[in-house]
Amino acid sequence: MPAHLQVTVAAIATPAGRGGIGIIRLSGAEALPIAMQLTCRKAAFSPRTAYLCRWLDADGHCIDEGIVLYFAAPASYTGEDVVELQGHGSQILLQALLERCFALGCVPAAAGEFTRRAVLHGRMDLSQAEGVIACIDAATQRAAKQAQRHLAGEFGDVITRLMDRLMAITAHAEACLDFPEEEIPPLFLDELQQNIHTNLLLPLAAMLCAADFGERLFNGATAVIVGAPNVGKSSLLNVLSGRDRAIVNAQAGTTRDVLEVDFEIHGIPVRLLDTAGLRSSNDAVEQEGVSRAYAQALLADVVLFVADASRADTWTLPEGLSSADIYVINKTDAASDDCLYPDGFLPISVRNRQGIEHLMDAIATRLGDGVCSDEAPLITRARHRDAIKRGRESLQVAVTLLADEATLDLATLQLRCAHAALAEIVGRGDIEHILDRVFSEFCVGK
Ligand SMILES: Nc1nc2c(ncn2[C@@H]2O[C@H](COP(=O)(O)OP(=O)(O)OP(=O)(O)O)[C@@H](O)[C@H]2O)c(=O)[nH]1
Ligand SMILES: [Mg+2]
Repeated sequence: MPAHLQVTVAAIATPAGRGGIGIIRLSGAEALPIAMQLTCRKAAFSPRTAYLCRWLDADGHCIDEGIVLYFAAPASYTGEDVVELQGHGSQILLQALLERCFALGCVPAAAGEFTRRAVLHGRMDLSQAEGVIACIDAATQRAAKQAQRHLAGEFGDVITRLMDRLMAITAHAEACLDFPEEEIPPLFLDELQQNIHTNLLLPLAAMLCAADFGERLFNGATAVIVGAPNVGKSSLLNVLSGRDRAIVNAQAGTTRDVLEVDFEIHGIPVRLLDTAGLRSSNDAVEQEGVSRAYAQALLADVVLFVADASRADTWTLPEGLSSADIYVINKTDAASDDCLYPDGFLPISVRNRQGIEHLMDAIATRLGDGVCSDEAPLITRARHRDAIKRGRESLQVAVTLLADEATLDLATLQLRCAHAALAEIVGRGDIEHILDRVFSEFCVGK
């Protein structure tokens, strides 16, 4: 067993601040004896039974009282003996109790240490561990549902199935290596190529296709509103976000700074940015605002170009903006009935709340909503995407090499590389180098 797993770790598992309950978690071989010393108890706690106890300091004075819960290895979160001390949610009391645990032999748990131990003891695979952090960090219900799929092992299962198929194909190819060239059945290599294409490359391509959406569900996306002055950009920011965040005024050039507001569209966390109206100006402050607007348009995931239906001079993109993702024409209520908007503009009226739902749909679609079913476990992290891309590249090279019997041995090496890349996702094989990266995102106590 690695040296760091031999120590018993402890940490406060509940967030900092006041709360009804505060929990300290212990994991390791000494968790049970330490809990018994802490409570001056002679008999061991029975697993999975709640005990109301007083926790005592070295002089026998009460630190706090609460529930002791013992989970015996291997049927615990970490796969080791785990004790939870559920006391009052006071940082002073929890800190005193934690110090007492350290005095009795525990060491401080690193960020994500409990989940890391769970992976090392085979209680969950690495993609499930990432599901834990995704559940904690999910900013919307939809993200939380996807995180639960990962936690339940659905994403890991998809990857494992692909790895099993790949293993079978590799075994076939390797079996052929021992045959003289003339004995390889005529269509054998064609069939292998077809098999890789249908059973591996196509599903991997579909997963990569939905990766942008999956990652945005967790990391959020940015949408910026740009357009000429006075077209209703700030009004649109307010109506989309449902907050009276930006100043709206009939005067052109009202907004100077970039304003940000966080909200969600169809369960995708979105940061919406309002910007200064795009025009040339002698006013240095306004000009700075315009420069910032252009800069944001380069960075955003979605650029909304807003025009005014009653003013044709606002309908064309200014020189500094080469394109936009969604073209919106506002104030349709103020335009004459025979007004012909340019093609491709989405008509809205912020004043009459018309077209707003359509615009929301258009933003969500632009962010990848609808590319795949919500029932499928998605790629949600750059780490997954990177491993799948590497796996796919190796498979593509393998398919090319399989065109010729002379390069069959090189093709099998590529198949092995693809397998190793997919194995990184679930954390099989040599994973020590991946663990630090994955668990650095965790909080202490999880
Ligand atoms: N008739 C009509 N007026 C609107 C609509 N949306 C906004 N306005 C009005 O248009 C004016 C400008 O609105 P803002 O939201 O401040 O426009 P803006 O594009 O942010 O303007 P700047 O910050 O100056 O660039 C205000 O008087 C709004 O009430 C609409 O749908 N119909
Ligand atoms: Mg404005």
